[in-house]
Amino acid sequence: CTSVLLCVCVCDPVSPVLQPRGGVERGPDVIRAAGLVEKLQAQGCAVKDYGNLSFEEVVPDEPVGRAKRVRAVGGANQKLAEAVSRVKRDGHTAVMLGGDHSLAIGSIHGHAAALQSPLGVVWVDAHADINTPLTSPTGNLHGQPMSYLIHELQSKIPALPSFSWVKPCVAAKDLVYIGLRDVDPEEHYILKLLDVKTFSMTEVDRLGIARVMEETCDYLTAKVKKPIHLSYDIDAIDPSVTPATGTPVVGGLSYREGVYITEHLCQTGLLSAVDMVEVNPARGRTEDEVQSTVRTAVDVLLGCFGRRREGNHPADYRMPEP
Ligand code: HAR
Ligand code: MN
Ligand code: MN
Ligand code: MN
Repeated sequence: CTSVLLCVCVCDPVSPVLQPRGGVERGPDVIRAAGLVEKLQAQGCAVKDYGNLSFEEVVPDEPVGRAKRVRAVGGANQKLAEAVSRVKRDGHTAVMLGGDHSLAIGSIHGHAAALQSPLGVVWVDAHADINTPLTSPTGNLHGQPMSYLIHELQSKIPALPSFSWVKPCVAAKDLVYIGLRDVDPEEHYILKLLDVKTFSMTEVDRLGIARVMEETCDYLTAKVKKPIHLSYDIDAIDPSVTPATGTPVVGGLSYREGVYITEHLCQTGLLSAVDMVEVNPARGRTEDEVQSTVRTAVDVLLGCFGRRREGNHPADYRMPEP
């Protein structure tokens, strides 16, 4: 398999207050330090690490209505979108390491722009991240990325500085959520209004993760086999396993369910880009908490690129002859 690793950081709008220094922007480096690149290579992937994108600081960046850090996040995502487009046009699978989930704006936008064909999005998260700037209770952009991308919501999105480049590129019917358990009332209204396919933790409990994944892929590929963008928020997994994240919510996916999702998506052959976001080493209370979170993020990514728990071997392996 050929994969390309694009490591980025978009500043978490929460970070100055809740995640002071050494926050979610350190996610990519701790994931690298855990050996992601070497482990992908060991399982046969050709990996190119593009390094961290760097962004200019935007000062001042006063809130627009309630929305925080609009200019910084808008500008950073424009740069990210261009980088992802380039990677996709070169024919690679793109991996975006966050950073917070606002990076999905640029990541999905750039992916869709390069393909020039519809995209399926699998959003694995405790949260729906589909608040508009006007429904958001917090003003945090990492709670809003899907709202900017969905065609059907465009009439509800106000013009924002540094966001004029963002054009909707995902149909509501091409989006599936897995792992939801902390959805704002306004978001719940939007999900019902647009009839978005959701597998909350209730459905994971009822159906089991194997059936959830079968139904997810059947749903997304019912008419045409579209390339899949997986946007994976580490807070989808239970905080007992991945505590080092900004907004942990009890009652999440087990490690095994979290990894199963990627094993299943990998074998569809349709996985075209992956975001791994919200890993925040500063939010672990101990080194063990940080390591458990980071190792899980790495295993999730390895699952996207062919790692199987039954074991793997290279196609050209030959047993030694005596
Ligand atoms: N729904 C809340 C908001 O809009 C919280 C969402 C932010 N948390 C995340 N996103 N980590 O997945 O602010
Ligand atoms: Mn965040
Ligand atoms: Mn999220
Ligand atoms: Mn989340």
